[in-house]
This record gives sequence, structure tokens and C-alpha cells, in this order.
Amino acid sequence: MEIPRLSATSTDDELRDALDAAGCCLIEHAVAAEVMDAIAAEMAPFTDSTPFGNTDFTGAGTRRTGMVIERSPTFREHLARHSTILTAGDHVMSHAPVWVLSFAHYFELFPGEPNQMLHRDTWKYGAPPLPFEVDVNALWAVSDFTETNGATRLVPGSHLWDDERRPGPSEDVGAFAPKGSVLFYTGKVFHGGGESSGDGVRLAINTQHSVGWLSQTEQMLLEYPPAIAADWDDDLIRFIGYQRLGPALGHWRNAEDPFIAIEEYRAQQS
Ligand SMILES: O=C(O)CCC(=O)C(=O)O
Ligand SMILES: [Fe+2]
Repeated sequence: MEIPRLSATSTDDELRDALDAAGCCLIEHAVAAEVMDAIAAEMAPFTDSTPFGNTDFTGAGTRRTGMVIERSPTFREHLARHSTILTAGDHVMSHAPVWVLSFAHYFELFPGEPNQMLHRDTWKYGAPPLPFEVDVNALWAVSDFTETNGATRLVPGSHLWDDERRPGPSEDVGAFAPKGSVLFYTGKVFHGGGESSGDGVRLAINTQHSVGWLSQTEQMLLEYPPAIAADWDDDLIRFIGYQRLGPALGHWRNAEDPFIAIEEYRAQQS
């Protein structure tokens, strides 16, 4: 199976259908290349001090820089709540009362990096597999994703596999895409970073989105306390976790809505 390819003018139904059928989808030119250049420029001052990966999985040729939501105003404005993210999340996690942004990191994959092990992102939970999807993730092409610079490999359709099945040697396909594109894949889709044989640094932002009743991949409220987050759009602030996370989840103080922490901080500042 191929990765379904859509464009910026494709419909929400086409995105939903692609995610149902393949568990993944590439949307070419979802944002302008200039948006990605601005993000790369905003992240550049922070990357030199980021350590390279120290496991086969995280990759000795890959740097993953965090705090993207604070460090990149352009990410906040153009990517974090992009309409395709909202469509994909609402669709894949339609069973959940709430879903949130769980992770946003800036990935630099350098020449010489080998293939990452094909995996399902749900393995991060270390929990028994669930019969339904609990997350949908995205890789934003901050540079082109090419055959030689480490474009992600995916196994379209593998979201429907049983838990024991593993990809065969030729079941994965490359997500080649121009800068500005976004690749979606559900938590159950087998995928992994590709091998880079030396064609510049592949730049990407990985965002992960999960149901409110699971731990976020990042400790978002610790990273972005009210003193940092209060300046942002209310929708984004709720999206990182300042909200009730289920019918009786996510309490703050006397079972209050955590967004009140933002409102109180704003009141103190004014
Ligand atoms: O860098 C990539 O293309 C994929 C990375 C990935 O899947 C992961 O780290 O979970
Ligand atoms: Fe992954």
C-alpha cells in the first residue's frame, strides 16, 4: 500500500478517509515553505546545546530539541493548531471526551544516521495494547524529506494489524515530501526515521496528540507554567493541558478547571 497523498486544497473527508484506510497520510504544502524557514531560524539558537541521541532508537545522528512551543512563535501561530491537526485528532480520537497536544520537538537528522527501528508510537506507553487508537502524530517537513536525507519510512495499513505481526523487509515505504508538508500517522502505524546517506540535515517537527486520559509525552504544564503560557491564545493553552481532561480528570486545587490558573496569573499581572 502507498501513503495517501493529499494537497492543501484536499477536503477534510479525504483526510479522514486516508487515515481510516492507511492510518497515515501526507499533505503536501500544508503550509508555505517560508513558515518552515522561520521556525528553523527560531530554533537554531537552541540546537547546538542539544545532545545527540544515546540509544539506537533516539539515534547518535539525531538531535531532538524541546521547548518548541515557547521557542517558536511561528510554530504556535501556524502549526500547533493547524486545521489538519484538528481534523485528524477529532477523527482518530472521536471516542475521547478530550484530546491534547502531547509532544512538540524539533528533530535534526544528520548524514550517516541509519534507519530507525520500525515501531508503533503506542509502544511508548508500555501498556497492554488497546483495541482502538489513542493518538495521532505528525511530522512536519521543516526541510524537504528525501530518499537520501532520512525521510520517514512507514507501513501504510499496519494500524489494522494484530499486535504480534511485524513488518516484513519490503513493506515500508518512504514519506518523501517537499518542505511545508505534514505527515500524519496514528499511534498504531509502524514507522521509523529513514537512513541518511548524506544529503544535508533533515529538519522536522514531531507533534504528538493523545487522548486526555493518558499521560502526555512531555510534562507540558511543568515546561510551560502560567508565567510562560498566559500570553498565548486560549485555545493553545487549553490544548497543552490547561483544561479538564475527562469527565472527572485533570482537577486543579479544589477540583477546579486548570485554566483558572492562567486567568489568575493574568489578573495578578494586570
Ligand atoms: O524521525 C522520524 O522520521 C521518525 C521518528 C520517530 O518515529 C520517533 O522518534 O518515534
Ligand atoms: Fe515514532
